[in-house]
Formats: sequence, C-alpha cells, structure tokens
Amino acid sequence: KNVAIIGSPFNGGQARSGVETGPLHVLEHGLEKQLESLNWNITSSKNLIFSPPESDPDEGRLKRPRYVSEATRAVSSEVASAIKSGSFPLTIGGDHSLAIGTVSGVFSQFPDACLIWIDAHADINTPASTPSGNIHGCPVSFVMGLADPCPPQFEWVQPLLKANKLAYIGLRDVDSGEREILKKHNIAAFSMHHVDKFGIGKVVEMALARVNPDGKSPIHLSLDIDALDPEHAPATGTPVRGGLSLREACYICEALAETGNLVGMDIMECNPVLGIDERSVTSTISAACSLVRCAMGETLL
Ligand code: DIR
Ligand code: MN
Ligand code: MN
Ligand code: MN
Repeated sequence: KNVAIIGSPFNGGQARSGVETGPLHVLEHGLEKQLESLNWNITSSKNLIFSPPESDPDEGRLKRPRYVSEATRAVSSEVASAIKSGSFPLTIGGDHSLAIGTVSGVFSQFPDACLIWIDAHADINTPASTPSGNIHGCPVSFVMGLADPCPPQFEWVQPLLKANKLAYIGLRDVDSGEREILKKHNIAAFSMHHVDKFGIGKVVEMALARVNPDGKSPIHLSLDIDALDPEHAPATGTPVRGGLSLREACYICEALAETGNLVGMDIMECNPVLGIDERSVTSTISAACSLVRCAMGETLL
C-alpha cells in the first residue's frame, strides 16, 4: 500500500486566509506516522508551492480565476502522476476549489470512477449561478462541464465526471441555483435530513447503490471538513450548524475503505487561523486526521 501525500496550501478559491496553513497543521499532528502504523508506505510527501499571478482580473463573477486555474492544474498533474506511479493520492487542502485538480487527476487515470462528496455545501455553482464568486463553491460544476461557456482560464479542465457518478452526503446549505442543478441532472444528494431519517449506514448504502451499482467502480472521496458539525470541526471558513457527528463522518470513511475500491482522497477546508482557541484548532485537525485514517483502513480487521 503506497500513498503520496500532496499538501496543497492554497486559499485562492475563497476569501478567508488561513486555510493555506491546513496541510502543515495536519502533518504536524502526526498523520505520516499514523499512516505508517497502518502499514502505508509513504512514497512522497510534498507541500506544493502556489504563487498568485501578478494580474488576475475577475472573470464575470469568478474571483481569482487564473490563480485557481494554475493551482488546480498543478494539483491535477500531481494526482495523476501519483496514480501512475502506483500510489494513492491523498490531497490535503487548502480550500475546496482544489478538487478541480484532484478530480481531474483521478478521473484522467480512472475514467469509470465515481465521486463521493462529503460537505455541508454542494460546491456545484456555475460561473453564472455563483452568488459569491468564490470558486471553492464551484469545483463540481467545472469537472462536470456545466460551466457554459467554460471560462477561458479553465479550458484545460475536461468534463470527466458524469452526473450518475456523483453522490453527496451531509448537505445542509445549498444555494437555489445549485438545487436546480441537482434536480435537473438527477444527482444523488443525501442531506442531513436523509442522515436523520435513514441513519448513516443506510445513507452510505443508498449513495453507493446510485453511483456504483455493480460495486466495481474506483471511488474518489472528497471531504470538506465543514461536513462535520461545528462542534467537532469549528476551525473552518464556512461552518454550518446541524452537521455530521464525528462518528457519522468516520463511518462514511470506514464504509468506503471497506469497499476496497477507494483510489484517492481529499481532506479540505481546515482553517486553523479561524479557531477561537487552541482546543478548537486541535479538535478540527484531529478530526481531519481521524477521517483520513478511517478511509485508509484503520478500522478494517
Ligand atoms: C456558497 C458557499 N455555496 C458559495 N460555498 C461554500 O459561495 O458558492 N463551499 N462554502 O464550501
Ligand atoms: Mn468550502
Ligand atoms: Mn463546505
Ligand atoms: Mn466544499
């Protein structure tokens, strides 16, 4: 079992600084040792370097399109080369716009993969629907090719993700334009309401049945730490109350590990600078590490 850790200290997809310090905090918490003790061989552990272009005018409503495009393009090629060399790409963000890169990289190598997106938000705004202009609210629409026309900065992004290969769990703050997109494309979207109604075990089962009915597809997991209730992960840019318990989120990761089909993972949006005290930072970072360990087999016997 080989893993490539891709630290991605990037904040250009949203307005709050600090999220770029997420990867360092996660690594300082001891994630590498933790993975080694789960018998993972760390083939590489990088902290990528991103530097904002000198000029980066808005593209319509989109803020910092060049910076996000360049960063995510670099992440995409890191993820693809990790897979080519036989390693599991674990990308640590950074804001969730990075998933333009991780999903592009994974799907370039595994075209029949499916994507499980764990988040309070759907992150499927298009350049036309985004209320904020923050690209971390848009990555899913980009990798699906829903941005029409595609902003020129993002012409390198291929529409590799099909609507029937995407499932959400944990949603509770979805914009009206996003709701329409989810409906129109019949995307499997399990909100906190469904988690309450059916329980997390059933929700994961239903999500996998939708995107991976024959159980054969490779799976990429993109996890926004704000999927967790702010009680467990307060240090994040856009916390929303009423989220997943730590156990529910761990369960999702364990169930995906259990499939044996997981081929990549993102852990995004930890912003240690936004913790109100040491304890709130530590709980957020240790939750992120727990989720990674669960996805990478900690609880498999
Ligand atoms: C909102 C917030 N839907 C937007 N999105 C967030 O700006 O598009 N995503 N916070 O993580
Ligand atoms: Mn976000
Ligand atoms: Mn979110
Ligand atoms: Mn997100």
